[in-house]
Amino acid sequence: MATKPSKGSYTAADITVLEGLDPVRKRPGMYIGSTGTRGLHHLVYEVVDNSIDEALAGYCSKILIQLLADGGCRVTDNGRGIPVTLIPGGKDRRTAVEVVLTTLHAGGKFDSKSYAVSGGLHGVGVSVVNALSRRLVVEVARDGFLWRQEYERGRPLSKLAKVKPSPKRGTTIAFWPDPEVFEETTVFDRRVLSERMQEQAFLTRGVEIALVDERETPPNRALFKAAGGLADFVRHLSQGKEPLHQRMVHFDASRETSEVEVAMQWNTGFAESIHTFANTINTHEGGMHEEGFKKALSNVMNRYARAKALLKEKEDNLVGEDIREGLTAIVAVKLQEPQFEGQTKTKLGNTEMRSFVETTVNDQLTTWLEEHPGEAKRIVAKCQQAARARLAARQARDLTRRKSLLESSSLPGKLADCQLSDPDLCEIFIVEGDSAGGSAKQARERSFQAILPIRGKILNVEKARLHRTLENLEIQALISAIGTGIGDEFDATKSRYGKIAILADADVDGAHIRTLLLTFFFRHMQQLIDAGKVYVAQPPLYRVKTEGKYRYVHDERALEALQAENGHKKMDIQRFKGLAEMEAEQLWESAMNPETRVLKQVTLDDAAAADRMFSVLMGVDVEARREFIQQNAKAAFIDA
Ligand code: 0RA
Repeated sequence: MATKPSKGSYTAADITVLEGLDPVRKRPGMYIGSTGTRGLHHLVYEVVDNSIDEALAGYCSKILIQLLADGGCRVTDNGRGIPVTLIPGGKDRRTAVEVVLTTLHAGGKFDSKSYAVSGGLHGVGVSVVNALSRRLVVEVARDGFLWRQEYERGRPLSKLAKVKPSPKRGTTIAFWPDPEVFEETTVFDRRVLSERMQEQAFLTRGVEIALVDERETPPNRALFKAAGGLADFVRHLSQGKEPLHQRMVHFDASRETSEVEVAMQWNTGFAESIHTFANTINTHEGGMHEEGFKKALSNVMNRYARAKALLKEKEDNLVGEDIREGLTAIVAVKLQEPQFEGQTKTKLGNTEMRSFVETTVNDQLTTWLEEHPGEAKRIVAKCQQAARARLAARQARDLTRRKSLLESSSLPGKLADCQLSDPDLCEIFIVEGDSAGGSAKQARERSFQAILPIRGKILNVEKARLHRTLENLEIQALISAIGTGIGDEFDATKSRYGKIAILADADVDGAHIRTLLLTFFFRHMQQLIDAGKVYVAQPPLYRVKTEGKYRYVHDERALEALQAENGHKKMDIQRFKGLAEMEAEQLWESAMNPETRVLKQVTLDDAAAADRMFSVLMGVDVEARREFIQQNAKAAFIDA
């Protein structure tokens, strides 16, 4: 970023501004994670988080997000409004508005007493949004007037101005992401924002969040409001599942400066869906609150089952995974100074939260079970079924382990492994069908690429317990080829490959197989997704010949673009029917050669949304599935 003024109206104050936000423009990734679409959407979250903070503090009930026709985003709340007074100290006195928008980490919390709790995605504040926007306009209604100030790339164009008298209160921040920073794209994806806003509404009971997409005519409007708070969230996640009990377990507790709220419900399925939050931030990696919750849950259920003689004296205790089978739960805590740790800074480190959540769940869940004996009995019975299945699975696994010892090599016969052994250098392609597998084996670079052909559709793990999953031959091959083990033995560090790529046809069947495989990875090897090791390879749809040169085209949009680019020139377009009919060289060029292929990383921006997607898409409820597919007909569900 230039340190020389480009305009004459440059003052001393602006220099500190430039210097203050300079690191943000130098290394945006450090502040918002990336400058891709994820980072772009983080800008919106960062601004909305400030309004949510106002709501948490009890001063704001409505938030409006407008995606403007000119590509900007405007967030309006009816909170107290950022203070417009001058901040004492320093020779260049500035308004609080200006400090909030130009000082790193100032967020809205320069007076930490003004908030009981606070979110802020990375706690970096709106100044980061300001630094990364080519233009930003802030408007504050408070103290009887409307105030306004405009910025360019973090630099104020003038002082905060009093525009006109206004009886209202609130803050409006409109910003236009800087294409110099977000080189890939500055176009917001409404679906991504909707998921997040839906979640925020569940987590901040009563707050009304409107998302209006003005890039369409007429504008597309969505309203998120959850009067039932976390209970609504659990119902939303359980859509398509069959509840084991109608009445929701839902309680909360608070002490001095922290709060905990829990909602939970068991269903007849097998997946464990526990999602935890701290100050409305999704703590994907768990942490102290999750530990406390799981520990108390195990204690309470075992104590109850013993007290009611549902579990006999000589029987073993139920283990955590028995109890959590088919459980959908949200644990949300609010606290003053959250410490976020872990690889992706989504693990709550505050130790005091462990005992707080544990004590709360111990007390309140025990009470709930006592007050709902019918439900409690059904839940315990379900846990016991899970325990029996777990023991059966262990036996089955011991059997396969012994068998593989006898066979001396545990790698599946149809795996064509690569020659190198350093996992970071190696990749495996999971290819649908034997004939496509054959082409891929010929096409690959055998030093670092392995091929595992799988036949037909693998088992839908969403509908099966672990031991049935393990009986499936295709899944066995998958697990032993990858090398991580599964279930309580799963160890992500043992992955034999740095990249695991799913390569299926570009048609409906291929999409189904891809979804089945992704369901497996999501439910049983999620850490590989978190570690960024799972990919979807895109086979080409067309081969196009123009002026003697061949090109592979991976989607309809790209074909249209190519046609537009070529205008009247002659194009020879060949459509591929499937991987199996491609020659090895074509397959190499278009899907496997690291230089020319299209490989999309599977990421989990929003684990709760992905969880719901998989259970609805792959679960038991056909009607829910139909509805979901209709609503999301054009939506790709992986952020790639
Ligand atoms: C600092 C202090 C106060 C509120 C805010 C910042 C504030 C910031 C944002 C950002 C978006 N919306 C916002 N709303 C409020 C407390 C003000 C007071 O005590 O009156």
